[in-house]
Formats: sequence, structure tokens, C-alpha cells
Amino acid sequence: PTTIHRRDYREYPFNIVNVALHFDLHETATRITSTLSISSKENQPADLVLNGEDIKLVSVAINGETLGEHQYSLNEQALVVPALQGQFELSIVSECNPAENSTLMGLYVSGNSFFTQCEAEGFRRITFFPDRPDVMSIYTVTICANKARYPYLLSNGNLCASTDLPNGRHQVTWEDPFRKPSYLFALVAGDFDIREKHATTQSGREVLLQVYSDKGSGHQTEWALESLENAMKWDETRFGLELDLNRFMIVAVRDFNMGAMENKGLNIFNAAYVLADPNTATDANYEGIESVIGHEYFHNWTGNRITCRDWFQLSLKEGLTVFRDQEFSADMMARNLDNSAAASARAIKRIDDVTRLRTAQFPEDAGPMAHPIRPESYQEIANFYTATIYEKGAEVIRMQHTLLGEEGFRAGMDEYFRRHDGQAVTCDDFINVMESVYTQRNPGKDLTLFRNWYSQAGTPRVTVQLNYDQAQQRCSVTLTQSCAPVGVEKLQDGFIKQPFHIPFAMGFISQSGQPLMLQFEGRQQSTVLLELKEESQTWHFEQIAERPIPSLLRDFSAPVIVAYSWTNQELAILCAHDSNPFARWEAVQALSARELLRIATTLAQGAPAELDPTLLQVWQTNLTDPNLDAGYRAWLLTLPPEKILAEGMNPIEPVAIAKARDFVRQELARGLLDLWLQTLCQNETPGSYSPDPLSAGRRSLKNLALAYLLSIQNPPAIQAAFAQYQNADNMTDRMGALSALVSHYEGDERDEALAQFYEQWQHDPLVVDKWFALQANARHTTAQTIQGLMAHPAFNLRNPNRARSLIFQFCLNNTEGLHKEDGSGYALWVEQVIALDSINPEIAARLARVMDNWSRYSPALKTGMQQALKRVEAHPGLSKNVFEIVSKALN
Ligand code: HT7
Ligand code: ZN
Repeated sequence: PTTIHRRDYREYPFNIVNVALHFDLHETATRITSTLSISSKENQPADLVLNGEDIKLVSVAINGETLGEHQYSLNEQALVVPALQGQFELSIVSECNPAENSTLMGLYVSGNSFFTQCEAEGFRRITFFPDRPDVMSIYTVTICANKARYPYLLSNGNLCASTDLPNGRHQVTWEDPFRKPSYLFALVAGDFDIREKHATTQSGREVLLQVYSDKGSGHQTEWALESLENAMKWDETRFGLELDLNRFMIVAVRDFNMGAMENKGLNIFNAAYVLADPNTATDANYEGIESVIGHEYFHNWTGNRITCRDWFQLSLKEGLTVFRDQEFSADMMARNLDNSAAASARAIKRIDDVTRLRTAQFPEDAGPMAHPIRPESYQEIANFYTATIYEKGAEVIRMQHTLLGEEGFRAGMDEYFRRHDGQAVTCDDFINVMESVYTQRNPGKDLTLFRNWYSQAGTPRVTVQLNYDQAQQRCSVTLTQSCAPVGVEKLQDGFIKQPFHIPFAMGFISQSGQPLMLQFEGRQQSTVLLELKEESQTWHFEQIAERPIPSLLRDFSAPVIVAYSWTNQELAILCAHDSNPFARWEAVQALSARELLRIATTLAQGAPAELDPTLLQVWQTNLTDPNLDAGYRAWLLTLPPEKILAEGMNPIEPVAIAKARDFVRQELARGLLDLWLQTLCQNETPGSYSPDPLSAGRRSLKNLALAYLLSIQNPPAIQAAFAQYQNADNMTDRMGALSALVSHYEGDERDEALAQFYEQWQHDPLVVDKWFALQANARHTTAQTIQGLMAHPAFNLRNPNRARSLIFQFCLNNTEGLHKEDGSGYALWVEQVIALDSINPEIAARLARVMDNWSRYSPALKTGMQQALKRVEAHPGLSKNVFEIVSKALN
């Protein structure tokens, strides 16, 4: 496969001014007529290269004259008409087969409807076109289909004509007034339930908001429509950005490769991020829907109005839009709460986002797929929709927000739209705008060094050294950064990593747990923002009466790893008293990770383990502190995930980590039994279900208590779990109880409950996904169990949600099942990567990434993982998607 390099970018030599598409929709043979008005950019002839994949060319004409086969060339990837110049009209007729399209890219059939997915390179599977984001055109789309089967025919922009045709067909025409790249094109045809609402924008325009979903699911779209309206209002208030269309549509589809897609005016969503009612969706589902609806809506400005010049700039739109959706969710969670509850709600959101970064992005940044947020090269762009582009990209935007401040950042965003609205731009364009505002507001400062976040991969490590001088009452803090070359950087001769510009927020806590005020930049502050720009820098703080305990990287002000040798006792003080709620949770994480890794190493050596009483003390304090909200308390009482612990172990012993977590959980359950039982009883949520953060927090704490108690098979808790399962009036509590039972209880009732759950919910695919996922994650599930479940009539490998719920859940989260000594877990992985690759290479490549970090595992495991990778690599006819992943892993 060829590697595409950022440095090779060349402008497209033609403007494609207008695109008129005519779709004659038929399930197995859809005919598309594309009429392009084209003008050359240069005063000399150039070849017109049009991408096209898996489609049949019927005819091509210029200015009405059909071209003979000798007048163009056609291969598997492109149609090329040589030496063209000036202005002309090109007409292409082509055909595709949507019913047979299992890749879910281009035009495909899902259920009884047609859908499209064009980002990143799916438009070329619909018609021949320069399928690149810097070619922007005005689209007019006519769709013709059977009226009884496909009463709704949708595309981007405004509906401008609709007529009935002979033979039971009908036709509609849509015009999108905004120039857009081909990846934002969309078409939907089918019969749907519709929920809609008229809303008024801040400038007083009336707009129509609509949510389309499968027939019979319309009662599940209330939350989606409410979230859409909230997103619209939020973007007006926080960024002054108004909806620019008269109509905004969301359509839910059951077969979809990702979460959702921001097509102009016609967002297409995985049904999992649209459909919810209290009985079928959990609190986490409600939160996910609000955040993804916000994300896609916010793309209308950050992605659609200003788009990417090329796919190396993907983080320009994704990192920025993730930052915006994170802020939207935080503001939604904190709304209507008093100051302290609002601070907890914001901390919870930040904790959740940082946990996602650490579980998905940190391992990526330490493995063979490590890449900067603006990659230098790729073989398959679909493989670069990564946690680095999205989540680390958002952290890089967040650091700019921290450096500029809320007002400065808003001024920067305003300037970004002033300079670049309607353009396809680069990450450099964005940072140039931000720098202009930063320099104006901070004379003498610039963002030169900050740009290294865009060009270098890897997670920097910041080592902290603290020197306290009692006599001078002075405390010095030295920060030292380091970041070894990772991924492709390791292959580049003479590569030298440059320092990063790291905004590092910190404070001091006294030995009695009080926040200390620091004199910094002319003011007294409890949190100071240090800007680390060199390899090592020292800051001095005066009038510090006693040796302080440092509270570091508050609110996770930069995506780095902090190294500081607190004593366990110091950490325990931070765990109970740090005034920064994020840092308080961090202290719990640091102390428990230290303890878990110590126990994992002990267990890996076959020695008996014993829990440090400090941890028990911290848990007791946090179970009883009267000032904590339930949701925040739940996070303080949650042990670090296995994946985060693995990052701190060399070599990785995954089973020892899982066992250490079990051991510590059981010790904390046994040692604090009465407190857990009280917590269980005191966190009921009477009244009808509401997904608001306070009620969701109580449910999360109660279900956490249940999980602790069931880990030691406490009889009253087992009874409570059964009662909760039977009586729950919402899915969060039903799943909370069932998952505690499935994970920790071996009796017959467990299987009965599982069977009953399926019986009750088999008609709802999203709930059946939960049923598969629960079993995929369960303690005693093996590859054989998964194979048994794959034979279940409800299993279907072609549906990505179903594949994710069973196979991905097992391979990603079931440590003991995947790493079983008999190799059955790895064999299942090989088999399923290969099986999926022939159906849907994008999904197969995501599963392939499970083995990315094989070389960091203990010798006994890494050989098996390496062999599994080699078996996949040797499979004939592998897609370039999977090939890129496995070959990079083996390199
Ligand atoms: N921008 C969207 C990306 C996307 C996608 C990419 C590859 C294959 C399928 C896909 N579906 C959606 C999603 C987003 O970030 O909003
Ligand atoms: Zn996005």
C-alpha cells in the first residue's frame, strides 16, 4: 500500500463550482448522474483526476459530447480525463449496488432505508469526483425512488421541489446554499417516525429541528430533540454562533461505523446516540446522546463552515469540536446547581474526559500507532480517526483556552471565523489566529513552542522536585520535562524532540489540609499557572510557613504524566482535603494505583498480598465526608481502570492487574461493610426517572456500592441486587443490578435473570447489545462462550453495534478471557479480524488495534500476541486498513 505524506499536498488544479446529482434509487442498482461545472485554476491544460471506487462507469461526456474509451483512462481508483483547460461541463453516469455494500461507506441499505456515509473517502464510492476536502462546491440533489417504500427523501440544505412520477415513484430536489466538500454530502431515503420542533435563533429566525428514526421508535427521540435545541442555544450563548439553515435534521440508523456524522443540515447518527427512554437507556447513554448531538451540531461551524484543507488537518475540526462538546456537557451538567454542586459536576465531567484520554490515548501514544495530532503520513485515513486526533486534539485546544483565558479564547474564535469562514484551512491557520490574540494580550509572548504539540507525538513526563527552606520560609518547585521518541519518530534518523510549552496548574496544601495562598505574578492565588517551556525550570514561592504538600496539574491542565514522590501519608491528606476537586480525585488515583501495582507485582510473583491500611482509611473518609455529592463521591471511590494501571507496569501482566483490582475491591468491601450497606440504602432515587446529574450521581454511587458488596458475595446485598433488578423502573438500576450479579454471582438465579432480560427486551436492538456486552465482560466468559453467543440468532457480525457489543467488548475488556494461557482468546481475535475484514475493513481495523502494544507484555503473553498478529498479516487479500495496523504493530 502507498503511504501518503503531508508534505506532498498540492492544490487541485480545477474549481468544481456546481455539482448537480440525480439519484435513481434502486436497492441493487442505483444510477447516479453527476453534472459538474468546472473551471481550471491555471492557464495550462491539466489532467482531471476523479476518484472512484467500487462503482461502474456508464458514460462520461464533456459539454454534452460523450467521450470514447480512448479519451479517458479508468482504473480501480480513478477516472482520469487528460489535458483539460478553461470552463466546461462534465456529465458522468455511474452505478452502484447499495444492498451489497457491507462497508457502510458510500451509499448503503440499512433495514428498509438508504443512507450515505462519505467522510473521509466514501463519496468516491457513490460517483467519480475529486473526493478531497479542499474541493468545495454548491450542491443540488435530485432523488427519485418508490414513493410507498421511501416516502421521505432527504439531502443537505433546503427542500425546493417535489413531484410524483409514473410507476409509483416520486422525486424531490434539495439545494444546499453553502459551498461544501464532498465528505459532507448526505442522502437518506426511507419511512420514518419524525419528532420535530420549531425554534427561534438569537437573531429571531425561525428554524425547524427534526429527528427521524425507525418506524415505531419515535417515542425514544424526546431527549435527542431536547439536546439538539440545547446545543443550538449553547453555541449562540458561548460562541455567538447561530444555525445558518432554516432546517436541521438528524436521522438515526442502526448500521453505522462510528457515532455520528455532521453532514450539512442532515446529520446521520448511529441509533445508539439518538434513541433513549428511561426503560431502555442508562444515565451514561443519556449523557452520551447529549454530547454526540452537541458534537455534530457544533461541527456546523467548526468543520463545515471552516473545513480542513487535507486529512492531515483532521484535528483542526475534531479536536476543536471535542473541546466544544466537552464544554457544552460541563455547562449542561452544572446548570441550575449551587456553586459547590456545580464545581463537583464540572469536576466529574473533567474526570470522565481525562479517564478516557488515559485509557485510550496514552496507550496509543506509547505504541506503534503513535502520531502527532497532525500526522505526517498515513496509508489509510480511516485508521487516523484516533483518540490522539480527537481526545488529545481537544486537550491541545484546551491548553490554548487555558493560556488565552475564556475571553481571549472567544476573541480568537471570533477572529478565526472572521478570517477563514467558507475556507478549507490548516492547523497552522488556527494557531496563527490564536497567537495573534495571545500576543496582543500578552506583549512579548508567543506560541512558537506551543506548535510542537502539533508536530510531535508522545506523552511528555513532567518530573517535579520540591525544595523547602524552613529558615527562609521559601519553597522552590522545579519542573523537568522529557518525552522519548515514539512510533514513526523512532524510525527517523537524527530525530531530536523539542520541548513542549506546558501550562502546569498547581497549588500547595498545608499538612493539616488547608489550601495555602501563593504570591505569584503580583497577586495572591490558591492555584498558579506555571508555563514550562524549557527542559527544566524553577519557580520560587516566598512566605511559606511550613513544608507544603504540592497539588499538581490541577484540572489536568496539560496532557502529561506527572512524576512526584509524595509519601503515602501526603497523598492521603490530598485525598481527603485537596480544595481542587479534580486534584483530590487524582490523589486517590495516585495512591490506589501505587497500591494496586505493588499488589499486582506481589501476585505475579505468586506471593500473598496485604492491603496498606492507608487506602482503607482514605476510602472510609470519602465514604463518610458529609460535604461530597453522590456522583463525585462515586468517582472518589472508584479504583483506576486496568488499562491505566497497565501503563504503569513494565512488562505488563494483565491478569495480575485484574486480580489485584479484585483483591483490593474485596478488601475495601470487607473492611467497610457497614458503610457500603448504608450507602446502598441511602442513595435511592424516589419518584420518576430523570437523567439529571444529581439523580444520576446517586444511582452511580448506589450501583458502585452494590458492585463492592457483591464482590464479597454479601448475602443481603445479593438479595438487594435481585430486588433492584426485578423492581427497577429504569435501565441504569436494572443494568447496575444485573451487571453486579453477572460479574460476581454464580447461582442459578444469575442465568435466570439473564434469560429473563433477553426475553423482555429482545425487540430492542440497543438493549440486546447491552445483553451481549454484559456477558462478553463477565468474569468466567471465555472465547468458547463468545463463540456460543455468536451462534445466537440475535448475533450479526455485519452490524457494527452488535460486533462491538460482543467481540470488541471481550477483546478490549475481558482480560482473563483474552489472555487465557491456552491461546483461545488470541485465536478468536485472529478469526474475527479476518472475518470482519471481508465485510467491513474499517471495523476490522479497529478490532486489529487490540494487539497494538503486544511488545510491552510479559514474555509468556507477547509471543502469543505476536504470532496472532503474524497470522493476520499473512492472510491473503487483507484490506489496506488492517494491513496498516498489523504491519505497524509488527515493525
Ligand atoms: N466526523 C465524523 C467522522 C466519521 C467517520 C469517519 C470514518 C468512517 C466513518 C465515519 N463516520 C463518521 C464523526 C465526528 O467526529 O463527528
Ligand atoms: Zn467530530
